[in-house]
Amino acid sequence: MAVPDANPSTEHWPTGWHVRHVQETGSTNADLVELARAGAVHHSVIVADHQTAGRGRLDRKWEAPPGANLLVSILFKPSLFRPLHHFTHIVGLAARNASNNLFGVRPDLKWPNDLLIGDRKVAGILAQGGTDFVVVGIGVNVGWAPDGAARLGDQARGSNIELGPLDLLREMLAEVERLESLSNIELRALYESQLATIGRRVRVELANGVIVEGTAIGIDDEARLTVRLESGETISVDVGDVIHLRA
Ligand code: BT5
Repeated sequence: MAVPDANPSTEHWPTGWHVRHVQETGSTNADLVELARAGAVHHSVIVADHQTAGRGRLDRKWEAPPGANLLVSILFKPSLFRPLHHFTHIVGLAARNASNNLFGVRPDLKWPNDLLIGDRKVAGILAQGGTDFVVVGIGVNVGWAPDGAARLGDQARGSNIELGPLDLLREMLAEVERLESLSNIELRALYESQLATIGRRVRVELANGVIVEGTAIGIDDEARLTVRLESGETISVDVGDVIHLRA
């Protein structure tokens, strides 16, 4: 499928970012993976007002009405080694910082790929790796959220309530750059220190469907979540859906 042409636009983006803003597409992640394979450069970005086939993990859907939310994918083609999951961390931390800078709302980071306000999801991240690139997509609920989820607009303080998805993206890109200047060790430490999941009681649905409960005590070098079960046994969770339980 052809990636849609960008709107002719006079939008200004930070130097070094190649941002393509489209009105509608299937999925910005699918588009950017296609462009990455065709040679798109580091820091290429696709942002859409609307997605007709927005994707979550495991073939789930990501929903948002036209124009309401931030729907964006960022291409990383790093020249120095970084583990792939670090790019998910960079984008998650950048979205959190940008929300705080613009809206005065600091969502919690939930392992592995969500941002929450209270117990409600306000953003989700989907990373897709290729041989020499990683595409990280994020949907942030700015003006709309489905039932049971949160949006920044509900929490925003002061005059910034009028700001929209593209303002959030501009702020996020600046934050991404700041985070990219950290070493792998610094980034891992920052992510772990900001991860609301650590210290929480969690219920985890493992990839094989088995459900376990315990306390999240850390992440390991591969960014797996370390959970201490009630039996005292410690497990590393690789893929799984995690629910924060009340204390
Ligand atoms: C995610 O998946 O949270 C990753 C979402 C990534 C979306 C971005 S948008 C730009 C880029 N292009 C794409 O096509 N995708 C990325 P997961 O953890 O699987 O969560 C998906 C689940 O969240 C769905 O099954 C719904 O239950 C719920 N959901 C759908 N839309 C939502 C929304 N706007 N806010 C909160 N929850 C939502």
